[in-house]
Amino acid sequence: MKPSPDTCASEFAHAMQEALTRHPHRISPKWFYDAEGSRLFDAICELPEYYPTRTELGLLDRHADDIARRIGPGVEVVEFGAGSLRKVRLLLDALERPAGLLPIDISAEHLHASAAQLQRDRPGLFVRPVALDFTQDFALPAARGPRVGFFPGSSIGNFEPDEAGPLLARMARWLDGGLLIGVDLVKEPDLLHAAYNDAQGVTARFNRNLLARANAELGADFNLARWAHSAFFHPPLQRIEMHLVSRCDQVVHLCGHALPVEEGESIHTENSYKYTVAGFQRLAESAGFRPEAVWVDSRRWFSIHWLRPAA
Ligand code: AVI
Repeated sequence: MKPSPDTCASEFAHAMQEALTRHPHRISPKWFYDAEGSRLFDAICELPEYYPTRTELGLLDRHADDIARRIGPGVEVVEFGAGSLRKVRLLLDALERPAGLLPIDISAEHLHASAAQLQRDRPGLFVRPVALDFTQDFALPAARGPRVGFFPGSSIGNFEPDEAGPLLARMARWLDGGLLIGVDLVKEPDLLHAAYNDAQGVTARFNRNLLARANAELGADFNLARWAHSAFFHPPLQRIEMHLVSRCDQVVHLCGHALPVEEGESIHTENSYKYTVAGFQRLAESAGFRPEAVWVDSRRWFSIHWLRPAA
């Protein structure tokens, strides 16, 4: 497919070109989430090795009443990176008279399908999906009640610490009600390694889907078989790093550019930071929140924090 000039002027085209021309090669993980990337991420959440989703759902289920009591009645929930909306259902069931749900996601198609399904299941709930990139500046529609953020899945871990602080600080300004946020905890490296190197290869497909997306949307000619999935824990930085490693010397064509890549060079596609409870609370405090409660599972794999904006 020959890309149109418009396509090559897109933000995604710039991000891909920059990723392949700068050394080391690096791109934001937000570009994983086209419709297929969102579908693959939902499949990751079902994998036996990927403990965060199950552990967080277990915590939400077990502590729903306590969480709802702390949040209080009549709030409008704003979910960041809403995806399939599976977790927020547990929260909505427990809340007293929620004023509505404003799910935000970068993947418009997936968001609208999930929101339409939720609206069918709960006709009395006011649901306003908003397809946007919440890492950029944006304006939200007028609030229908105190605004409470819901940011599950440890997506905060996909931001660099110097981005996570400012993002939380912006949330502290938007959310007069508070923020309920899921945070993955530092743990045994073998468990982390397995979670990002599943036996069925779904995470590898999710990682390579970035290249498939560039082929489909930008007319690039990535040969997916020439890129190996690599994910490993980096103990000093307490993060999982994900890369796509070139299996050979090759030249990739993208929007009129011929971009050489050497064997062994990688595109760094994602970081997933893991926190301690105290470490995350320090980050939240420095961003303008007051940590009020935290729920942790018995194995101490995952945490859910309830934060109020500091007065
Ligand atoms: C969305 N995010 C929190 C996931 C994570 O664990 O960092 C994305 C993911 N990448 C590979 N597997 C899951």
